[in-house]
Parts: sequence; structure tokens; C-alpha cells
Amino acid sequence: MAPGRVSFVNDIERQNSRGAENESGEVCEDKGYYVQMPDKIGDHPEFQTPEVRSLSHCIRFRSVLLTAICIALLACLSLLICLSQPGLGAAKNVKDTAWSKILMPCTSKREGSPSVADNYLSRERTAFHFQPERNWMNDPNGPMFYRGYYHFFYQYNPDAAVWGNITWGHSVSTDLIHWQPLNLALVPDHWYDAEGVWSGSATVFPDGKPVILYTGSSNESVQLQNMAVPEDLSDPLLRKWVKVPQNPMLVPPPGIGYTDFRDPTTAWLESDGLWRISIGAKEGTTGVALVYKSSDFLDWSLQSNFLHEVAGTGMWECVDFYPVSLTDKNGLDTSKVQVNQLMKYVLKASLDNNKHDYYTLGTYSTDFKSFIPDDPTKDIGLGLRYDYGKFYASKTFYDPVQERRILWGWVNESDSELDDINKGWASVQTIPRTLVLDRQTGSNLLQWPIHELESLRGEKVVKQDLLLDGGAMVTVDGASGAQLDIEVIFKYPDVHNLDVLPEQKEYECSQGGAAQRGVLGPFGLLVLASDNLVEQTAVYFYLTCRPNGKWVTTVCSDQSRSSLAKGVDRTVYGTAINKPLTEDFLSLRVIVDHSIVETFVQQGRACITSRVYPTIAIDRDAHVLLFNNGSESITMQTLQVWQMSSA
Ligand code: DQQ
Repeated sequence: MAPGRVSFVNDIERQNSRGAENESGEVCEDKGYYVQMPDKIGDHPEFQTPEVRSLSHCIRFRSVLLTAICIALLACLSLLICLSQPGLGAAKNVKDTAWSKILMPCTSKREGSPSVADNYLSRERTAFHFQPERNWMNDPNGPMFYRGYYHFFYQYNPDAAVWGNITWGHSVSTDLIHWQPLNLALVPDHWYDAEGVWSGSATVFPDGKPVILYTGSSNESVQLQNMAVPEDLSDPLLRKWVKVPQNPMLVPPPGIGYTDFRDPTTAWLESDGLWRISIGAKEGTTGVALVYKSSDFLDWSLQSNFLHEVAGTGMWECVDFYPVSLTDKNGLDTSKVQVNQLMKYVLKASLDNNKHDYYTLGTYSTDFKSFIPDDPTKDIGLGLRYDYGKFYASKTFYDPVQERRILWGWVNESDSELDDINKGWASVQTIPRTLVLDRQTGSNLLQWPIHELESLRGEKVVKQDLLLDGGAMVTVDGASGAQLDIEVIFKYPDVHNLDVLPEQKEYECSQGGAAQRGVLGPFGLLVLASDNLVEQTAVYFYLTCRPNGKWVTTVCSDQSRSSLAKGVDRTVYGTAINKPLTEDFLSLRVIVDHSIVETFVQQGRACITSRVYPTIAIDRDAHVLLFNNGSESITMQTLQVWQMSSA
């Protein structure tokens, strides 16, 4: 079927120039995020008239009162039911229970605070991404597997939807998709962590016992490394953690600032029988990864050389260090690598300066105990990022059950702090991603949503072999929704047989985003698109050719038209991708979950995560379209769109 030819750019520009115009031609006023409710019944205008004392109003007042009492009683009852759920009260064998179903009335992921129930902000909560029921969350901490359960900890403010009073929240899961919240694992209750229990990692000893190392911000805001162990190893949920009397275990070493020493990695055991950990720091403006070693996990000594350093990159937060196999798809446990094993090491640092997570591939010198990047021009801060959108402070762990390495990343909000306070929550975590070396290129990682996510896939729409002429835009019928998993494959265009000369320039996604017309691109998907397209998030490719004849494929995620709301970030994210000549396709997997659009490009070679806040492209009013805004035709080979259930 040939798609209709429509004037894409003109339509969008016209719609944008009219501002927030709806289908009927009305200009939508900004009515604020809340429907204004009177504070108390007596404030209602009706109750301020002289008739307020009349019998009829008295009766109405009483019935209102009675209704209020009933609601309060019902609320108490549901609270009691909630408290009797595993992890919140009585200890049940959660393994035998369908948590998602049981906990839904109490912890429904989509439930906003009642005051915002009718407002679009209440529709921004995600349905299958990890997020606590309320308040602020940031870095993923200490993911691990213990006695049948995946444990996930996270930086959490139990009191508000903004950063502060940082504790470790704790949840458990058997599939990394459905989570049961537990009580806080670690709270600031000692002088050495009085200003916050900051990020850290879990290590599982060879005998199966887990331990946590974390940074405490002390009562004088000095960053100190501390240890906590489970109180009861027979509890598979590890609900109680005890801080060891030896704390603080490590203080900032000479030359390192008191506030530049944080986020211990998972420890790894080397063939000399010593444990090693790395801690992020900076020396002047040089970002560094320190290494400490220990034989007993209590007494740690600083290694004289750094694991790695890169001048000008500033403070390294949340360092991560692990091996990836050169030969097979399995993940590797850092403590169990064999001499002569065919592998590379990955070093990741989260740069405090620009809030991006950079990784680099290289070797680990067992003589010098230091990391040597394969390509110094692609070192930390210069080369590859895990994700080119909103993504920070990530952490991996080795899953011994399915022998895979899994990555979690913190996805902050990109609306205003006031919106976060009004929503009552802030931040989500990415869908956990498996990480393997890209054996096709040998020079980057591949990231892919864990296969367990597919258990949420429901109704499916498939389209095949569609020629998208220049300017085409095709609505994907039956694919509307705000909870979607989309996979699309385009045929790589015949670049040597073009009607028009390609552009010989570098392409920046921010140069007009999806509305800019080129030769080969932009083409891709619109998601969370309103009927009139005034709201839409575009994920697309754009191909250019350098003067030396080398083709460059760029992928972008354009949130500049994602929302009519004020005060939201409108950056167009993007990156050039490494596409070997042998690959004759371009693919996208786009996971849409209300306010997050997580994109995996070319089977995970690059990722872009956007936070978007549609105000009218909500639920079934959010549509999916294929578009080609370039002048040359593009062939869409296969499109699959699944509706996703809530976790
Ligand atoms: N967040 C933690 C720090 C870490 C930073 C504090 C990274 O430990 O360096 O919440 O986001």
C-alpha cells in the first residue's frame, strides 16, 4: 500500500505556530496542573451564602460529613489490608504469591495522589518501569541475586519528591519486572552517614553471603566508605541490614578532597587471593578510579596507582568495572574470570561535570592492576556512552542464574521540580538491560531489555513492506496507547543510486529535529502522538555523507514537541551510530511507558532514553505513526507493536 503524501513539515510548523491548539481550533489555555479544590467544605462558595444555615443545607452538610467518615473508614481498611501484605507487615512466603495482583490495590503504579487524579500529571507515572510508590529516587544501588530473589536497592528520599535525606530503598523480585517493596534497608543513623547513605554496591562472597559497601556522607559532610551485612542470612528477602562496628572502613586518602571520594564498586577477587574495589574520585580536574585491596574485606589498603584516570573529566561517580566475553553471549562474573579467558574489560564512570555515563573497552593489566583502554580517543568522557538521553549513575551486576550481566540506569525527570512535588514522585529506573560485547564491531557493547519484559506483551499489530515516499506519514492503526513495545526495521537505503545528492555535512539532531527535511531522513516513528500531532515524540534516522564518501547514520530522539506543558526539557537527543557496511537494515526498538521513551538502536548498539510529559497524547489518545520527512523514499520492512500490560 502506498502511503499518502502529506506536507509533514508544513503541518507541524503551522500547528506549532498556533500554539496549543486543539482539534476544534480552540487555543488551549494553561489552566495549571491542578483542578483547584476548596480546602475545606466551609470554603465552598455554596457554604458562604446566607442559605448556609437553612435546614436543607444542614442536611447536605451532614451527608457530606457522613460520606467523609465512610471514605475515611474505607481508607483505614485498605491501609490495614496493605499492611498485611508481605514486606509491609506480616512475613508471607512471597515466592508463592502473585505479588503484582495482590499488591495492586495498595501499590498501583498508575495511582497518582488523589488531588492530581484528573490532571495529566497523574498519567505520567510509569506502568512497568521500576519506581517507588512515592517520593524521590536516584541511583541504582547494590543489585544482586540471593536465595531465589533479585534484590534492588536505590537512593531514596522517604520524605519528599526532591533529593535529600538519602537512604537505601529496597525491593525484591523473582523476574526483575514485578517488584515487591520492602522496608528501607539503610538509613542515616550514625555519625559516619548522618548526612546520607549514598551510593554503593553489593558483593556476594564465594560462600553465598552478601555484603554491602556504601558511601556515608558524615555529620561533617566527609565522604567515608562503610559496610553493612544482613542481620539474618536465613531471610531470603534480607530485610534487615546491620552496619559493622569497624565503620568507617575508609576515609579520603591524601590528595583527595573530603567530598570527592565515593561510590565503591562491587568487589572482585583476583588470583592472588585479594579482594579489590574501586572508588571514584578526582585529583584537581582529573577524574580517577582508586583501587583498594584486602584479604579479609575489613582491612583495606590503597594501591599506589589508579585503576584509570582521564584528565579534564572531573569527579568520577559510580565507577563500574567488569569483564565481557569475546566469544559467547554469557555474562562474566568479575571474580571468576580465568587466566587467558578471551575477554575485554569495561570501565564505566558517571561524570559529575555533565551527568553522562561513559564507558570504554580495554584490557586489565594484572601486573600493574590498571586498566588500559583499547582506543585512547574513545576513553571515558571522550567516546561511548551507555545512553545518549536521560540516563545516569548506572550499575551492573552479574546474574548467576541466567549467567548474564545486567545494567540498571537512573532516569531522572525532565520536568520542573514543582511538577515533581505535585506528582509526589520523581525518577524511574530503565528497564534492566543485558550487556554483551558487540561481536560484529568488537568496539562497543550491545544493550537489550531483559527477555522477561516480553511477558508483559499483549495484543500485537504487524505491518510489512511499506514504501514511505518523501513526506509520508502513516498512522499505525490499532497501535494507539501509552504502554507499548515497538520493533521496526527499515531497509538501508540504496545510497549509491540516489535521485538527489546527499548532504555532505555533519548532522546534529538539534538542527530542527524531526521537522528538518533532508534527503535520506529524518525517517522513523512518532510515538505518543496526539490526533492533531501537536504532541509527538519522534525517534528517527538521518543519513549524511561526508566529503570523503563515508556515510554517517545518526539516530535522534526528538522531545521538542512531546508536550504542550510549560517548563519541560525539549532537547533533541542523538548520536551517530556505528553501522558496519554488511548490515543492510536500520532497526529501532522503542519502549513507551507513559512518560518514558526508551530506544534501542541497531539491536542495542546505541540507546537513547527520553522523558516526555504529554498532556493530550495520553493512553488511547496516544498514537503511533511511521514517517519519512526526507525527499528520498524509504522502505519499512517490518513493524511490530505490542500493547504492554502493567507490571
Ligand atoms: N548520587 C549519590 C552519590 C553519587 C551520586 C548521592 C550520583 O553517592 O555519587 O545520592 O548520582
